Amino acid sequence: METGIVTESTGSRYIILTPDGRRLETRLRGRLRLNGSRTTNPVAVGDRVLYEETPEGATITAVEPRRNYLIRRASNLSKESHVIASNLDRALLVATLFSPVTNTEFIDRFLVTCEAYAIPAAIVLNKLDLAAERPDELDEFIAIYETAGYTVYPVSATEGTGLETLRELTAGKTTLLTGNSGAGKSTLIKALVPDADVRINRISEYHHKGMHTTTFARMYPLAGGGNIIDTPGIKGFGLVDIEPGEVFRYFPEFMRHSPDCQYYNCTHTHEPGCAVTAAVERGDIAPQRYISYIKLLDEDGKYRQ
Ligand SMILES: Nc1nc2c(ncn2[C@@H]2O[C@H](COP(=O)(O)OP(=O)(O)OP(=O)(O)O)[C@@H](O)[C@H]2O)c(=O)[nH]1
Ligand SMILES: [Mg+2]
Ligand SMILES: [Zn+2]
Repeated sequence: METGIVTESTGSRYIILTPDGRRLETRLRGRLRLNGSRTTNPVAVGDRVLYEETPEGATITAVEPRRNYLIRRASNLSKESHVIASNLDRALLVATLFSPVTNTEFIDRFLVTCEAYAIPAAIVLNKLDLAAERPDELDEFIAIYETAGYTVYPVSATEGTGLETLRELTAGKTTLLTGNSGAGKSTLIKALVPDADVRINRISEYHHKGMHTTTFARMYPLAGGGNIIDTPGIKGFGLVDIEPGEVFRYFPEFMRHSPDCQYYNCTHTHEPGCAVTAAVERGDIAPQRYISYIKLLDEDGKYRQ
């Protein structure tokens, strides 16, 4: 039996990269499909899998333990979750200020999940060419996330601005791109891996939204080593298995202030002597981040009922 790496998954078929460099189409052994988990996909892009080739075709027989993975709820109210990809060195959220607007709550849910699942995260702010007309919004966006402790990489995939930094960041590593439909994930990959056969559509003029051009996750090898993973655009980022009392631990800037809260079990909502709300009032924590925190606490309560 040999070990391959899953580079594409369509839900029923998986393309794996074999040790001798072939792209092999495989299916799942039935037992693996029913392993009792509440994930919609037992096998994800990035997984190292054992496979068997027979005259009837190739099958995946086992998935090796994952070094890490990124997961979200499959849809808003779903109890099922979806493993976006596994064995990652970094996850990048591709965000845009306009066309489409990426809302900060979405970004914060992504960041919380990355913290909870111990995946280094950063933000790629794409379509800088469009943002140049509104420098104040650009500066505000960067300030919110840099104050929180994250790096923001402003780029324009179509103009080529800022791509050298992204090349350095991704070289030799396995990097996941996620974000709303139309944010430019596939365009960025095409710019970084020119010979990749990536599908990109013009953004809808009418909706200023993407059209879900990418329908399956796919991993592309980088010329100098490393891989980059394109994923389908998503609308929301539902949290999986995060306790309400833990949520603040996944806001790094809250963790810097919370040791000074008067109560050791402070929830940073209504307590007197809360160092987190004091930091929000002083402007040391961005109000948008605090609002996301409160919404996450609320939503989590609903999810539990
Ligand atoms: N102005 C501008 N347009 C861009 C930029 N990057 C991408 N676009 C356009 O945005 C549209 C959507 O790009 P895609 O790369 O398909 O977006 P995506 O994030 O892969 O979308 P899904 O596959 O649906 O998730 C296309 O029309 C791109 O040409 C940019 O830096 N500036
Ligand atoms: Mg795409
Ligand atoms: Zn507090």
